[in-house]
Amino acid sequence: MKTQKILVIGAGGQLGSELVQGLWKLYGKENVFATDIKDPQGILSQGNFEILDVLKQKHLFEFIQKNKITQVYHLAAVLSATGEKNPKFAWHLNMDGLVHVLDAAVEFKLDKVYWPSSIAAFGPTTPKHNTPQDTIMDPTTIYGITKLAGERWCDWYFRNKGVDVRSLRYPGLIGYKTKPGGGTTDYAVDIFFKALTEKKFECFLKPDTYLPMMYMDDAVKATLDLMEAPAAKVKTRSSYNISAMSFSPSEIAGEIKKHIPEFTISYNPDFRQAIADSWPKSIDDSRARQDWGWRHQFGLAEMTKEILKHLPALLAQEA
Ligand code: AKB
Repeated sequence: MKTQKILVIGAGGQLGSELVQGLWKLYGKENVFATDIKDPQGILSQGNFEILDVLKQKHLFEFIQKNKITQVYHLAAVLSATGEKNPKFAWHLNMDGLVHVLDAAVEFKLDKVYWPSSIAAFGPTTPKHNTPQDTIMDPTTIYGITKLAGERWCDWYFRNKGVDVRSLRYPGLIGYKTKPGGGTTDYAVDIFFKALTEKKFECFLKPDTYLPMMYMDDAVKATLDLMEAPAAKVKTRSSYNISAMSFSPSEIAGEIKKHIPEFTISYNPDFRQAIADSWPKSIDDSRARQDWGWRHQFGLAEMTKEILKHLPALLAQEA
């Protein structure tokens, strides 16, 4: 069997830095190349790291060729809230970056490509509860538009060019090791930091705004399970629905209060409320469960306990 050489683009982000550690365990540190447009923070500097901008196609192709890359995880993207502020750049990075990677997959006959989609690919007239795999998709954010278009590109490269590209529609991802940047679901990460440091949190969404969410360990597991599945089991080549839990700001605040009774939350909704209102409240991921055996492990209570157990030590290190 040939040695797999894995390139992770956008490795410094919230998902990337944790996914890289999962890939180290599977493939060995020496075979994983983490890249981003900024110097690595924390743990990533313990493995191979290089600066790489996916928009510089020539550099991307040279990097893949030089390092004999066989798989690419392309995670670099502008998220929903930031995308609304700079829509042209969001389109440029999210679309051209993906097409560069898919073209590289054809040029260098890569074994596999991973690209994340999102619940943002759905829109206001999508069924909100138990959103099916195949349904109306009418995203209203530029980020969501790039995710829907990206899904179609992935499917097109699979059907027309034979690229083994795989994708998941992530819900809001919640971890504590790296902070997210520019998303609408980010409140569910910030709330833990503020609960521990200030015992209070002002939320930019209304108390009853339900959104699908997932703990980072489950997101890493889902990604690696999908990428390790035999190709024949991966029947959806646009992107799979996956889900773990759904909750509202008032519910997560209530869960945190069980551990930190003095914690309080207040609400000051901004433009992100309209984005959240356009997304599903819960997701039907039965196709992923059937096709390649997806199972989540963390619900709201388990996740909250886990984060509040580990985050204080991390905050103490930073202080
Ligand atoms: C965002 O809020 O923009 C992302 C997402 C749901 O894709 N976390």
